[in-house]
Amino acid sequence: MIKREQILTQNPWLTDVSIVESSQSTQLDAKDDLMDKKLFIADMQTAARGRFGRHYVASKGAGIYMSLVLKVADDIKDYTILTASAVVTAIETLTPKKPQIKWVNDIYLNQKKIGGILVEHLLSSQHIIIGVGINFRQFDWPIELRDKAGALFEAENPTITRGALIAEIWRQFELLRLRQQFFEIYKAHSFILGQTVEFEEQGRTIIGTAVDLTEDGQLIVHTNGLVKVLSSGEISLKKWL
Ligand code: BT5
Repeated sequence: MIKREQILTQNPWLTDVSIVESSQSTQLDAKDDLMDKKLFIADMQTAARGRFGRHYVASKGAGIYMSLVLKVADDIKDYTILTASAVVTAIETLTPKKPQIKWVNDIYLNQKKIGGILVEHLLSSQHIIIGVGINFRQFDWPIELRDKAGALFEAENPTITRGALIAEIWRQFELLRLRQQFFEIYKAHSFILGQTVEFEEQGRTIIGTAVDLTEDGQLIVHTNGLVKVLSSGEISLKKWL
């Protein structure tokens, strides 16, 4: 089981940690509470979501499913960039693995998606909810995800606990937030820069080369002699190679 004390001891900046066996979605648990800097964790979720309302598979005991409430009081431009940087830094601190980031919110390892981040802004307040899902150990994926999804520990027994990784992710999150030095980490782990990408814009498929990122998380793509600035809130990449 994930230990609450371990997470709080390493993260004195958190106000509380709630751990439950099952939740519809920790995003909803966080939204119902809204205590600043409180972390919600569940061992499984029955209605987990990704971006654009997409379904996220969150099976019992196989992953890390958590959401943080944050009252935004700093000038960080993009919390997805910060959180993704904290996740890859935490994995690299605790294991020899080399995770990567697929713009804008996906965590990859060995060409498979092992996690995702969902940042939601509440219109009615200054709060944001930062959701993180990580496939920790191997799992029997639904057929449509078999080629795409992987886990941090695929064929081997985990060398760390989920609790240790959770504690390290939020420790890194707070360090990077205070230092505001995470953009370089994000860029260094971003594997689509320099690659050909395919996306859809107003029903048309467009192909171009991803050349750079802006600090607020937009992707700069060159296509047919044009420079396009893609906003992650509107566009998902369909393909990259
Ligand atoms: C994400 O969305 O990847 C963000 C996922 C955030 C999940 C966390 S868990 C805690 C908190 N509570 C929630 O309800 N959500 C957050 P997106 O980039 O939209 O990716 C969704 C797509 O990834 C799906 O359409 C599938 O193709 C694929 N997918 C679904 N489950 C997956 C999994 N467990 N591992 C890898 N890929 C998955």
